[in-house]
Parts: sequence; structure tokens; C-alpha cells
Amino acid sequence: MLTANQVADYHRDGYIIAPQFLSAKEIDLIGRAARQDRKLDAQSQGRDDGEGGNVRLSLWNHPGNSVYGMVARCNRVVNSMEKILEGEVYHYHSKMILKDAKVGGAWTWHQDYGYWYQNNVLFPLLSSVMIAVDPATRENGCMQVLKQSHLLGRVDHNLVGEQAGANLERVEEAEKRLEKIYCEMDPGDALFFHCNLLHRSDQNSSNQARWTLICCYNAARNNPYQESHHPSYTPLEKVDDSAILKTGLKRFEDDDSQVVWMGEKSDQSAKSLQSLDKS
Ligand SMILES: O=C(O)CCC(=O)C(=O)O
Repeated sequence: MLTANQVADYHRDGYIIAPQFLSAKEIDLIGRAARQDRKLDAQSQGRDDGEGGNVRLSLWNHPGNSVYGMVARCNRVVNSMEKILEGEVYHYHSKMILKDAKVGGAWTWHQDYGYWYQNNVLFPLLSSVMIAVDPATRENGCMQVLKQSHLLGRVDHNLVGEQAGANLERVEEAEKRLEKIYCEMDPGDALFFHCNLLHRSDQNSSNQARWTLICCYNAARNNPYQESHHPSYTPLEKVDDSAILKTGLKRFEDDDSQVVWMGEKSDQSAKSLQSLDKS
């Protein structure tokens, strides 16, 4: 679990990197499961990155009983989130970002709340944890964050390609004042980040894939005021940390009955934004 100091750093900077948050055995299992998982692959969708590339991701709403679900439900992760968000949390969704060698697309500067605000969530009481499955480096398009940008509050977003992009003038001004951090990570390292933290990543032109698992949580007391394509409050069944290894290579291919896939067609968060061309 995150320590009190790590949580304090998170609140000061908008993010914290916890090295080796998953053990070598756990992350090796996740990587093997994901790479052999035909269902995860089949459910993946591409999103135009507005820079001539395409990001590929698979996204599911409920954590379910796969090995990825065990990560999203384990005490180590969920209790850390409950410390950060200061109360009960529920699973908002998880996604695997499949940033493949040579072809993996970019993510434009955005805040996650730039998307989620569109989903009738009133307060920015959401947080995500990005767990490196592969080494994430500057060369293969690791995450970049603007330190302390969560203190800006929510910035307006427009549609960029098929992504939500933060207002560029604001981003440029923020870049002059705030430090940009390249979050290079080893497999098993975890980046916890605030939903108003500005972040992006470059295209992957290297020979190394950069896959990451991202689990997102909303505070239970921040239940959306209207239903959307991501879940409203659903009690989260926590599991012991040992459940990850005990579950073994249980992939979506073996059982995805609990997860509720979210295909491109039903993800309206970015699509509901105005395109810059039209504005
Ligand atoms: O995978 C990345 O580099 C960024 C992903 C991201 O920003 C997101 O899923 O919101």
C-alpha cells in the first residue's frame, strides 16, 4: 500500500510513482496473460491521435475475475486509492493500452477529467493507477506529466482526432510554469495520478512495445448524477493481494462474463466534445 508520505507527494504533485508496486512474478504473469489473450486483442479499438497515428486500447467497465481484475480489486491497489481519495472507492473502468512497437500512437495533452466530466461526474474525485507491463522509456513513448498541473482545476477540452485534448493555449502556458516529467518505469512500477493532472505520451517509433494496465476509480460519494457509459456506484469486492498469483493465467479468453466491454461506439466522452475544426 502507498505510505502516508507517498500520498502526501501525490496531493502536492498530482502523481506519485511507486517502484515495484507489483512484484516481478505478478507483472510477468500479467504480461504473459495479456499477450496470449485473444479476447483482449479482439476487443481492442483504435483511436486516431490527431498526429497521424492511432492508439490501441481495450477497455472494460467492471473488474471481473480475470487476473487483471485481481489487480484492480486487490487490497494493495484499492486501499491505496481509498487513502488518496479519502473514503470508499469503486471501480470506474480498467484499460490495457497496447502501444505496440513502431505503430503505437500518441496521446495528446489531456486531463482524464476532461473526458469524465462529460459523464455526469460532479467532483474531480477520481484517480488512476498506470502499471507498467513492459519497460516504459522515452523511446517507446512513456507517459509525460506536468507536475502540479492538477492544481489548475479542469481545463476545457476539444476533440483532437478521436481523443479529448486540453485547450492548447492553457497547456502552453502551463508548460512555461510547470516541470514536465517523463515517467520512465520498469515492469511492475505504478504511476498513481490525479484526474486533473495534464498528461500525454508520444508515438512509439521504437522496436519495443509499451503495454500498460490502467485501473481507474471514482469515490463512492461522487456517484454520477446520471447514468453514463461508465458504471455508477457499484460496491467493489476487494481481494487479498495473494489473489493475483493464485488466479494465474486467467484471461478474458477464459472468462469475460463479468466485465462489460466498452466498445468504441459506446464511448461518448470524447465524441461529445467540439472538434477544433468546427469551433
Ligand atoms: O498510455 C498512455 O500513454 C496514456 C494513456 C492515457 O492518457 C489515458 O488512457 O487517458
